[in-house]
Amino acid sequence: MTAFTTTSENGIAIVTLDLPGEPVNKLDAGVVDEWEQLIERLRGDAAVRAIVVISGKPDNFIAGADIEAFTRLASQEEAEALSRRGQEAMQRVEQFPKPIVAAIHGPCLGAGYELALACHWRVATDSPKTQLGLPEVQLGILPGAGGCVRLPRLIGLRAALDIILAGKSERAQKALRLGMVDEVVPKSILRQVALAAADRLARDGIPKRRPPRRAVDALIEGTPVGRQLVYRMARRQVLAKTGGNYPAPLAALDVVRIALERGAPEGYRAEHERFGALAVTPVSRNLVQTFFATTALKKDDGVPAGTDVTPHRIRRLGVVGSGFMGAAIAGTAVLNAELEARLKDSELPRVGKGLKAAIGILDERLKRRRLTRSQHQRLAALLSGTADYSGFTRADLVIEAVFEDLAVKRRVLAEVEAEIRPEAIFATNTSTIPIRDIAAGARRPERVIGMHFFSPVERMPLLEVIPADRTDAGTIVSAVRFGRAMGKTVIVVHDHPGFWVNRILSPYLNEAGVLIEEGVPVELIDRAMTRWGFPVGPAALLDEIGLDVAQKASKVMHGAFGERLTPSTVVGRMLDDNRLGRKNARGFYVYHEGHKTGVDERVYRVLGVKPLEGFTPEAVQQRLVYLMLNEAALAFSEGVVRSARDGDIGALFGIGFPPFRGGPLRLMDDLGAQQVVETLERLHTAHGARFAPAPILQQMTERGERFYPD
Ligand code: T1G
Repeated sequence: MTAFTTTSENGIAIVTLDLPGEPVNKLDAGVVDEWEQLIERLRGDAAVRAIVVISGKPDNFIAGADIEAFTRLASQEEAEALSRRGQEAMQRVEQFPKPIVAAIHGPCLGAGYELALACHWRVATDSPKTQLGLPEVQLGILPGAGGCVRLPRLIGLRAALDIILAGKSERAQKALRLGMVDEVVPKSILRQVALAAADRLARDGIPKRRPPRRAVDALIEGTPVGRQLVYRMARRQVLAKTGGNYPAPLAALDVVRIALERGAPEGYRAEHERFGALAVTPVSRNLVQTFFATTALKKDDGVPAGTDVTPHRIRRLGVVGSGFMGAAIAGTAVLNAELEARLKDSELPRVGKGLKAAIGILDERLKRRRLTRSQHQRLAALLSGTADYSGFTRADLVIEAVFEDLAVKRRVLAEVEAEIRPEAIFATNTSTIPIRDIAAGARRPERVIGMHFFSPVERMPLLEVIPADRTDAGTIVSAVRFGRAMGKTVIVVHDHPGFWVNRILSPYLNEAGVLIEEGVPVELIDRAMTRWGFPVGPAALLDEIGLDVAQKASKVMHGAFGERLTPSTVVGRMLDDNRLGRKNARGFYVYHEGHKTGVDERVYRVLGVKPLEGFTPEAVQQRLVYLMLNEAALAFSEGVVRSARDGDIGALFGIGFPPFRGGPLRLMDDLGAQQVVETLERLHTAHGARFAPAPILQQMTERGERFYPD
């Protein structure tokens, strides 16, 4: 296996990395060995004055260390050795007697960027495909090949912490501003500019650098007291964001501090020791599994492999219903899929409001420099609106996001079918109504499918695609691929009430209502669940979703699943008091100018309950979590999701189930079916039949089975 090829020009050795048979370059032990042998050869070659490292892949520099290798790590010591090996290799690059220039196009991440950091000059392309960063903490580890030591020295402490602690990557222009790279050029001249830089460095020597930082930064970061302040604030921010559930960013902060305060050798020791300790944790294992699940879903068309399908390419989108969801679907589609989107509603003023909201999504990206002005103008021109179906004959896909009512949705389907071409697809964004019920009267039921987006559409990464019983494979694949083009992670779920995400969420939200009825204070419930790892608690989530929407969904679920999913009385009473949640600034919380402040104490009077003492966060967590786990097991046994992978990704990306726990199905495997059953039986005795363990869990206990068989 030869990953590297070398050519030479004017005494500059051009080393090209192109891992055979791999879509991306990644660094594993074999590649590092080959690299080391190669530069040792070039060290002794008198004709070689400098080296340029460049990728042979069309759109990828180096995606980092081989993450698959982590799944084979058997011990902390083995992981530590992996990091030490990486550090030593980068040391040899940094101390190489001839200049080494990194010519970067495409993702340059993790060990890939750590290699660039060890090089003496970095040239990157201005392509949107080029991103530079250290995403390791997103895998539950830290940069283990010198990144924690070299990046702060290159760009300054706070700028480096901003990247390392969040696992960020930056586009080339921002990376240049930060000092992460030295030059940014069009792809067409990357090689040329890198060669010129290598020649210049070989001739004039490697320039001394100082982090490009403002005077105030230099002042703060230039003094031990100032740096201590930075470390303390960074620690507070990490804890506020992670709730202490993610050890990697705190460990990385420690390593950066040790490297700056005690010197590089101590920094490297701390780096490989902490890397070793983190790489074998369940948190890292779960985050690495999530990485592989999402990359696998990027290629999964939602139908069995080998299915003969003719996908329908979506070039023009129609959206019926220009409310909150419809407008966001149109705006997100234009932004990410860059196609024409036509918004329809019954009256022009509503259409206008929807178009304004859709363009608002583009405005927000312009404001954050994620779009140039010309890109913004070009994309905004793709949006149009109408109060009739004019222009819909050209649509390849029409998504309806109208009122959550079966009759209304059936009427819209009939109207749209009368307009669109036979091969065009009709998708419904219903969140609970079975697709087969909506498709019942369809002329072309094989072209009807559910596409369930989550609010806010432009930010929530998940899309549930729900085929009905007569939807054909071509329609499924088209919807899945379109969802991916919109930047979504797509799972295909079966047409059961509530689909997957709302199915496992309903009992969790119901039980939160029951706890409030029992006198458990709202803030105790929400704090218990954010401490457990959810981004927001159930009461705050109900306010976000909208209590009217939640009530509709809970009625459908109660209708479908009976007593077990009996909704609490809380949501109904809130609605009686005209409390819809954030949308009318009246919910469980007080909203001031759109900002959520504390719990609205008046809700207890509205609900006729007196908040009581004596409840523990653990008791709250157990009741809410185990109801969700049990429902996940039930829905899994009914085949609602195609695999445990899809179920867990759905929970993580749909409702923010804590990624460090891996997802409800992975968590039950970690707890063991027996322990889950025993806990549910205890809760059943204490709180009622809704906690009766799912039969599949009993069976798994008897047979020692897991949701992830491997
Ligand atoms: N290791 C192993 N496989 C990888 C990989 C990696 N680093 N990166 C990508 N792949 C595989 C992926 O599984 C998929 O495989 C294929 O490549 C295409 O990926 C010491 C220890 C680079 C932005 O976290 O973010 O360095 O499914 O579909 O959408 O400090 O992949 O085809 O078999 O995602 O164009 C840090 C991870 C590692 C970056 C490309 N690096 N990768 O996205 O393609 S830790 C990362 C990505 C580290 C050091 C530490 C993305 C990408 P398959 P894809 P894409």
